[in-house]
Parts: sequence; C-alpha cells; structure tokens
Amino acid sequence: MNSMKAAVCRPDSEDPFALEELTIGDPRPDEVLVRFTAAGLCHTDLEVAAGRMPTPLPVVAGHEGAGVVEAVGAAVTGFGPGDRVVASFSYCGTCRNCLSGRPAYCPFHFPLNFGARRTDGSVGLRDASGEPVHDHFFGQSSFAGYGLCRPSSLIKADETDLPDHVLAPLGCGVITGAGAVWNLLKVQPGSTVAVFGAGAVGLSAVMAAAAAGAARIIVTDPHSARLDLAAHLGATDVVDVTDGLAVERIRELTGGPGVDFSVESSGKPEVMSQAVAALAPLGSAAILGVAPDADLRTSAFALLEGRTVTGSIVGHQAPAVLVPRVLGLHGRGRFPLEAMIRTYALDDINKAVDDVRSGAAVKAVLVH
Ligand code: CXF
Ligand code: ZN
Repeated sequence: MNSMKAAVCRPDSEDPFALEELTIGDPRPDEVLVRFTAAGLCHTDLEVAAGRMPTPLPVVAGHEGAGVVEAVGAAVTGFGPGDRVVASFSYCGTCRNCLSGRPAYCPFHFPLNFGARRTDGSVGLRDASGEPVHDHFFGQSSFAGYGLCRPSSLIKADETDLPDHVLAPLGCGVITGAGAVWNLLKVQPGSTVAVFGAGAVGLSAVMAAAAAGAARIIVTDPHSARLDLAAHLGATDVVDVTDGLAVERIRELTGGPGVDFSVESSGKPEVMSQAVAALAPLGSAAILGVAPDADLRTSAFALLEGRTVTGSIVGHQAPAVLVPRVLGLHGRGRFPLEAMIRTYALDDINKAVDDVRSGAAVKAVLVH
C-alpha cells in the first residue's frame, strides 16, 4: 500500500480535476504497477470529467501515460521492474479483432477502457476518507504517481532515449492521428489531404501525411498560432476558418474538385460535415473527433460519387506496432512531435485544461 498524489474527477466539482492524496494497493497477479512520470491530457479525459463518457466518478483519468515498471504480479510475463513503458488502451487479446491486429475494436473496448474498475468490479485506490476511487481507466489511470495497469495497455520503450513527457502522447493522440492516415485512409504519395483541426490528433495526421508523401496537406483551424505550427510540421497550405468558408477555400486550393482524403479531429458536427463536403469524387473522410452525442449530416448525393465516410479508434492498429513506427520516423527527424508539447506540473492540471481550451497549448503533458 503506497500513498501518492492524483488528479481525481469528482461529480459536480467546479474544476475538472481535484488534486488529492490517495492510497494504491499492491498489484494483483495479472497487474503491473507503473510509476508514472508523465501523462498527456487528451480531450477524452475532459469528456470523462464532464460525465459525458460511460465512466463512473470519482475516477482517476489519464490515458497517455509514460513511466517505469515498479512491480509485476505473479502471472505477468513480458514486463519486469525497471522497464520503461508507454501506456495506451487495454484489449482482451483473444477475440477475432484482437487476433487480427485491430485490438481497438475489441468488443470489450468500452468496459475495459471506460469502466474504470477491474473485471471483478473492485478498484485499487482509496481516498483520504478510505472511500474507493475508480481506476484502471484505459488500463492505467495515469494522472497519478502510480497506476495498477493491465499488461495489454503497456508498450515497452526501453529502446528510445526520448524523455517521458515526449513519449506519453504516443499512447493516444499521436497514434490516433498518424494511424488514421496510414492504416485507415492509406494516404498515397502524391495525394491531397485536408486536416480539420490543428490539435494534437490533427497535427499528428499532418506529420503522418507528410511522411506518406502527400503532395498537398491543407490544414484548417481558427487559431493562427496552431496554423503556424501546422506549416512547420508539414502543411503545404493553411486556412483560417474564422470566416466559415473552409470548404470553398479547399476547393480553390485544389483547383476545384476537393481533396482525396480528409481528417476531422475537431469533434464539431458542422466541421464533420465540412470534412465530407471537401472531398473529391472517390475521396475518403476519417472522422476522429470525440463527440458522444453528435449526428453527422451529409449530402446523400455526395456518396453516389464514391465518397466514403469512415472513422477509427486510436490508430486502427495495435499500439505495440504503431508506437515503434512513429518512434522510427522521429529518430530520422520526420515526426518532430516535441513541437506541439507543453509541459505542466500535475498540480497545475486545471491550468493545462484552460490552456488547451483557449488554444494556448496544443498537447499539454503533465509531469508527475
Ligand atoms: C477514444 C475516443 C472515444 C472512443 C474510444 C477511444 N479515444 C481516445 O481518446
Ligand atoms: Zn485520448
């Protein structure tokens, strides 16, 4: 039993996160105790804090963790004390989708990652009054000094010398954008791509599209600083969308037909519609934004010309394959993700939320 600091989401609280001292139990036979040193803040954590995801509160969120294995349960193989790890989502490992390399579509994805408890219903955290606090969020709950992790959530990172605050966002945001470009849309060399939203997911899609050899990468966002960053990371054209004319500008930039591929990462229903409207015939749009109650409106006629609308979860491929793929490109200077990261002490997590909401920060990473 250890004591540690954690950011807890509680119902009806004014701030999304409350800093508390919690206790954490020893790992069960099938768990890995990880000492987290960094965790990225993702929009999904804010949806959890707001009670819009199927996650019970109070809970320790955080699903882009990086750190070091402290101890392993007796039944755990493949990890040992001292291993550096990145934490992503959990999966069962035995269903058809897991076995075919698409573990994000495991039928247990939502209970395992958003249920925030062990499969027997228990949790390993207690607050100062001895009351249980939900954990195992994405098999990690990394907005805390330690987490009782599911082995399926962990990816070894011993081979890299990148600091943990750079590794952490590989657990979700970075591979969500990059994997959609490579594995879902399969962006081809010479093709045209529009990215709606220059947050961490959108900018990762930009870097992935550049690495895939896209000829035009058009990025739209209302924040000029984010558009500057997009240009730095590989966008060939940037469009300020404050005038609401993103689709018209994309058509002008492509000489009329629209783009071969679009990536929507804003989570706004009207932007999702624009991502479809900006497609050339036979084009494909990937909807990645998290908007639990959104409906997508599109012209049905647009689909007659072979356009497709699709979407993916956390990169459409096993993180244990995708994370090293990004790290390999990073090592060759072709995926400079540091440029979008800003670090905050875990104590300042609510300030990080304000900065992400205002657009002042792109990817906030908490350092513990
Ligand atoms: C989530 C988005 C909602 C579906 C599950 C995966 N991605 C992580 O932030
Ligand atoms: Zn996420």
